[in-house]
Amino acid sequence: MVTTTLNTAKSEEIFAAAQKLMPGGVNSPVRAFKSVGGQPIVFDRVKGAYIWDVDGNQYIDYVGTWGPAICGHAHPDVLQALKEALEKGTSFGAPCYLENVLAEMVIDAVPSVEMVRFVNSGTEACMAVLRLIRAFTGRDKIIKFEGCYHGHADMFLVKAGSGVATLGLPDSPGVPKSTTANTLTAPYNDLEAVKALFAENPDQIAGVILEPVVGNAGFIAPDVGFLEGLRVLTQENGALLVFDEVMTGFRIAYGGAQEKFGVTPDLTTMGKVIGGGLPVGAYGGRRDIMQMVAPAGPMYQAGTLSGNPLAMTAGIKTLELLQRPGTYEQLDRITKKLSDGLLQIAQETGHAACGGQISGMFGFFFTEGPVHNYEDAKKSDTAKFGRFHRGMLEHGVYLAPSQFEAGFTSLAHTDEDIDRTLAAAREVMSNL
Ligand code: KE4
Repeated sequence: MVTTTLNTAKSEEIFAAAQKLMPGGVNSPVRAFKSVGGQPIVFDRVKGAYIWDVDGNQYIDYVGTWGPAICGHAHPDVLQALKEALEKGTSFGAPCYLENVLAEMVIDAVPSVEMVRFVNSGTEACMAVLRLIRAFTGRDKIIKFEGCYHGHADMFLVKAGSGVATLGLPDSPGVPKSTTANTLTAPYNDLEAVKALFAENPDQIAGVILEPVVGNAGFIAPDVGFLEGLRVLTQENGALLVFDEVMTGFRIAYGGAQEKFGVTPDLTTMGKVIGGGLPVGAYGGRRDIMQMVAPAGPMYQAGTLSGNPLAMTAGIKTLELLQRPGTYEQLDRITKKLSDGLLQIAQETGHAACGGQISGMFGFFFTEGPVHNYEDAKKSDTAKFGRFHRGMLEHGVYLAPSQFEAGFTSLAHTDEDIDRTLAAAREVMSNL
């Protein structure tokens, strides 16, 4: 049991009760701190770069509700826009103008997106895009990469990342073998492995789906040429290329990783940031493909709360804030300062570590590295990461409670927050 000097009495009480009400006491596994150990923190409120738990402890937050809080939690402009939208009701279940507005913003921003469909989560977006590529190509097989996570739909729970990696559940029970029989996997950054899969499955692969920058096996950047290579391989084999930008969308750049790296997929999934903290997912891409989606075409997909006015409002306001000049330069500067600082401190305190950042997304591993794929990531010292996580909590810094997650900064994080974080890291790493 990890000891703590933190007063977490109320968190313990509430979490104990939660465990009787909800499996593991949570509504998403990673929140249960299983891989880092110690008492999960029950939040009370968030603002800007900070969170407060039910015991009144304040933390600098580098999870940002897993990405949506890129402008800082509870941004006043977003809250004001939501207050005004609330006056008109919470859900219509019918077309509303706000859907046009957010759709136009997404289409204008993301190079691959000519047409978009909103859903309620990244999982839904990835499920739908999978059905769409199969419908469009008439093929059943897909390629995903070890350690990448595309939500919890059955066909993706094969060597997945995020909570699946954290809980060591490469293949979840309840997923029929028949469902994953068509899911082929390859190591991330391994073009030869992908080429071989295409050769072994001629004319059978509907598409390749990946995180263009991995955030669910820890932070893993694409090797030079990897994304470009996938673009060529999919075109050569009549398969579609899908970027799962649920995490990277509007974070790596306003136009996502596809803008940053100059590689345009056929389809893109999105979520998190485009909902500004309310439940939203989306998939979009080439018009000729999207026209297959009902009711324009035969591929069925639907959702009661899809495009609801509150989520659209939060997304619109968030993207408006992100369009301000200097946004991504600021995110990159502040996150580079954090990432470089953490790695330097690890070196100075004698811990093997590697990692990096791109814009407002970062990660590090307690291993010599380099980390090019999930196998490399699994060599890292996850027990040490758990002790580091707890130590940082005690110093008022909340990091993602798993080695196999990425970290997120926001426009609300200041230089002073980074300096405080690095001072805490030096203290903790000196005593790890
Ligand atoms: P959601 O269904 O959780 O909205 O999105 C699934 C998803 C799809 N694709 C990517 C690249 C993702 O990162 C995610 C969700 N990310 C995790 C964090 N690693 C959500 C946190 C959680 O599961 O509690």
